[in-house]
Amino acid sequence: MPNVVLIGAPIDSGQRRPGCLMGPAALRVAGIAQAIRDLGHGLEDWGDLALGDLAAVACENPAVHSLAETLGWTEALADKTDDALSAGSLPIILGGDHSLALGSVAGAAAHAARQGRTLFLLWLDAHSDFHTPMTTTSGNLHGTPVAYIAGRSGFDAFPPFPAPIPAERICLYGIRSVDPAEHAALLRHDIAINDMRVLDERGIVAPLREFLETVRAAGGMLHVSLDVDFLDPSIAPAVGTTVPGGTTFREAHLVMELLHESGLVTSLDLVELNPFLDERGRTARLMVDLVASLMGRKVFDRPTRGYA
Ligand code: Z70
Ligand code: MN
Ligand code: MN
Ligand code: MN
Repeated sequence: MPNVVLIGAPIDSGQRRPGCLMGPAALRVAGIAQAIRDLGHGLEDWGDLALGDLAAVACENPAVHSLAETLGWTEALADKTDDALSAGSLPIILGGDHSLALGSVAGAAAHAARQGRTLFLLWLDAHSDFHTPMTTTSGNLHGTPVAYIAGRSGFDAFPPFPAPIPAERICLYGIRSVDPAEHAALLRHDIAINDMRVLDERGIVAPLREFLETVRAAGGMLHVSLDVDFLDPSIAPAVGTTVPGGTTFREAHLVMELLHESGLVTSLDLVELNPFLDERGRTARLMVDLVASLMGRKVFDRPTRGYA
């Protein structure tokens, strides 16, 4: 069982609604460290990352805001995520808005490249986050990490993404909000788009099992990026952009249980939790429970894999 490293990423700069910077504290208050230790894993909490001096950077798209901060966080998080993986641990990034994945996945990709391993990406989100800094109309850079990871151009202010992940190794799951520019770009890429139309028809299990099989066959590493809005807002209200029609409590736990069973997850982001919008901590607690399922908590521990 891998040692877990918690990396706090108190990041608000990828969007405009303040509060996500309290996410790491809320996840700790909700008991994330103890929940993971209770499952028998070793755990180190590396505390919250700090932002260093900001570089002077500019973007041609005037809508883009907080570019220098986002770049600073990206570099800091790439370094720490790589450090945790190099120490043989499973890093869990406590966000912070989804712009943190610009850094966490870059760190995982740099590590995988050095090891000669293949990195896959599972994006659990209502949104495709496939804008570039050139196409975003909101200017919110939390809508851009998948494009950066896939190696799209338009990220001139950022370090070149180390070993971009080819489209066939990226799986979007739970998608139900895609902007026109993202939609057009996704049509030109061969990314697996498991939107709610697909999940309603095929169920939550089959498409995930298929993806996990491709990861396993390649002997790959798997980064999972879990956005709170993957969940339906009725069970997870602590999020800035609520999109109806998200996954249920039971579907989300099943996803986590399948991920645990696969044994393939090598790094994890927990993003977009805005504790200021929560109801008596319920979203923070739900996120911790989902992590516990991913780390091996079961209702009933069957001796055989799965339920067959
Ligand atoms: C929209 C944009 C987004 C998360 C909102 C929304 C992006 N596509 N991502 N919440 N997690 O502003 O680019
Ligand atoms: Mn380092
Ligand atoms: Mn997102
Ligand atoms: Mn989202």
